[in-house]
Amino acid sequence: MTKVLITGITGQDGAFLADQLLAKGYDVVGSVRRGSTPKTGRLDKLGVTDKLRLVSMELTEFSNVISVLRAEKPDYIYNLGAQSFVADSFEHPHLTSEINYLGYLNVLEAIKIQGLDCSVYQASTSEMYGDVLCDPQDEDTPFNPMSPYAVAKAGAHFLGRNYRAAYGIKASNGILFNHESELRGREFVTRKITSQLALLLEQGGAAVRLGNLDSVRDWGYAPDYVAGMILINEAKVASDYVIATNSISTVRDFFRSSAIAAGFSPVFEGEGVDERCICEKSSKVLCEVDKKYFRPSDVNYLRGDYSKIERELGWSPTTSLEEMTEKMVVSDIELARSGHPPSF
Ligand code: NAP
Ligand code: G4F
Repeated sequence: MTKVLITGITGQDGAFLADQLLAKGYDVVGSVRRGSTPKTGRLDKLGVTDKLRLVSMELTEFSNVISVLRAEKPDYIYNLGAQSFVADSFEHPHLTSEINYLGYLNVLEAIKIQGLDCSVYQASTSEMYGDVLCDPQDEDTPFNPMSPYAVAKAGAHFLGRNYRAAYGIKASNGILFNHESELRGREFVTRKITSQLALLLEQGGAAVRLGNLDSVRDWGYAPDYVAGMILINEAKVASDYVIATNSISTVRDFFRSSAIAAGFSPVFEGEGVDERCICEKSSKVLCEVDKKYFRPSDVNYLRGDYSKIERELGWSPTTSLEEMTEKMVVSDIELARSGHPPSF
């Protein structure tokens, strides 16, 4: 039976990936790092926890990585484990680099030293384009990273390319643009908006406090993107691929459509840090700008060109931003109504 090892299985993408690989009949092993409470909330939500096996693995601990790979001998590895919050990388640049750069070096070295016959997928990111040098961004666009997170991911990206060229390791990079879902972490801006609007609606919570409302992102739906990851890792030839929608929205527009989906009548007023959003019907303040959420340097614009993966592997997005927003808002309203705080 085909065996797959997923690092970062407890995260958003790891959970959807485990679900899709189990549906293909694969033997799925997920690596987790120890915590004081169980972290299987997303896997539980998808009903897959009992269908896979979890092993303990800390990406930054080389002896741990090499012994897990020696014991498991997977046919495919997906390296999704990361400190994935860009804002946090300014506070913890060293830790972020250890996990996101050295963590992947550990995986590649473990494959190389043991001569493992496997394909490995690295979770590269559109953040590497940073202050973008071309529009839209594709596999040939130069990187211009704007955070310690993006610098570490760019380093890991080039490590994968180097191990492919130097040692013939089947290492692919998926350059994924932002992808969101009902299982997205609540600190990322889309889920922060949908989860806090749901609390405002159902429990009279406070206005959502946000940073850069002008930031533009190319947002897609995580399950669509995870399907693309599988195509990349199972392709005959290892390569680098962009996954995106080629459509864009500002944070402000995402907030407005989420508020409408939740039944509010949002109107923005004011400028800069004085900008806010009011519900025209109820006069409730829905959103305010808070300087605290601005980053020392931000990525202000991203839009991906996914034509390579469409042409070579037949992938294209199937869920529109409107459909995704609706799914996230509906799910967060249900969670807020249930009164039980979810573990994801
Ligand atoms: P996520 O929800 O934050 O999940 C990250 C996962 O990494 C969690 O399972 C986390 O485990 C694990 N992890 C963190 N530090 C680790 C360590 N030292 N050793 C082992 N595992 C560790 O992220 P995601 O949205 O699913 O993203 C998956 C990957 O794609 C990440 O590498 C991210 O950087 C990359 N990416 C994401 C996007 C996006 O828009 N979502 C776009 C491009 C690239 P715990 O549960 O213990 O915290
Ligand atoms: O949702 P975000 O935190 O995502 P960001 O920084 O783009 O990173 C995500 O996508 C990357 C792919 O490009 C991944 F590699 C990475 O792991 C992660 O999944 O922020 C999106 C934008 C930023 O410009 C941010 O400044 O929204 C802006 N923003 C405005 N107010 C905010 C807020 N972001 C957050 N998290 N919280 C705010 O209150």
